Amino acid sequence: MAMKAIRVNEALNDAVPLRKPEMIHEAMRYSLLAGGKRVRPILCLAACELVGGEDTVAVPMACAVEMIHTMSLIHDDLPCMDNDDIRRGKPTNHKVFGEETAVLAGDALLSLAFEHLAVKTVNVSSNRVVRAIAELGSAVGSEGLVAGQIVDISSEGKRVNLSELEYIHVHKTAKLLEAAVVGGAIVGGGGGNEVERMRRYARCIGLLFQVVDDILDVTKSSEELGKTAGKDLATDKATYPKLMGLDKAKKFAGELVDKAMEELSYFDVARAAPLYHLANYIAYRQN
Ligand code: GRG
Repeated sequence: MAMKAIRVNEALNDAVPLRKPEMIHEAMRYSLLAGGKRVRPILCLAACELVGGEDTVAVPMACAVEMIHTMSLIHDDLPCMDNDDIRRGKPTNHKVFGEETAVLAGDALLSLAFEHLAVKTVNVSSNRVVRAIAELGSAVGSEGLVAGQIVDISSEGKRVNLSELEYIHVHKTAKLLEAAVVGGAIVGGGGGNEVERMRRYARCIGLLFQVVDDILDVTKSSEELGKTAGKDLATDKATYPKLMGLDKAKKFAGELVDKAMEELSYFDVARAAPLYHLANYIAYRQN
């Protein structure tokens, strides 16, 4: 994972050189190279290898996914959205560059993601590149991330039930993880069944990612505060532990890991090992 993250960081650095107009490229680089776990690009490279591809062919896809993830964070932090001051341990993009530049840096990263995937993917048939582009487009648009965000925003202050919460998480978080994994498998040369198994794996770990996030919110803040109830229980924000209780949320997380592993059991054990570990990493991560 660490080696893959380094390769992705190098490729992202090369993909957005500091050129004119410097202000916009500086703002793009500021958020893109600000750290982050790089879970999505690592998954993309691992999915490519699982189906027998060289992971180099999936590097542009992995970078494209991370560019979109980063732009969604920049826009999510804006005053008109979540109004956050800190992201990845640093002041948010709009705090450093101003709102206008932050909006444009996000727009530019979104556009560059598709250009980069189309132009930089080599040794892959154009049909597969087009399929990967379509996966990414559908994950991002009005039935993907944007759908999750609009439903999240419009449910603010309202009581959210479990199926609404799942809709928000599937769209805000799982869709892009799915595009990363499925895109990696497509450019890696995966067959139809392999790609669809990878899609089911990704849907499980995408939702798992968010359930674990919600659990960490409770357990970490309980530890920090030395209290039994964490911060999310004290706010209006709907979370899995709040809607189903902490124990059931943990059980649900366990079921999602099991389902994800079941999809992997179809593949060669050695090749599937990184994706087993990534599912475990997502399930047992501490941040
Ligand atoms: C995509 C066109 C377009 C617009 C953006 C603002 C918005 C629409 C969507 C918000 C999406 C959002 C912020 C989802 C949360 C996703 C999430 C789980 C973020 C945290 O991911 P980590 O933990 O973060 O992988 P790092 O920093 O490690 O990369």
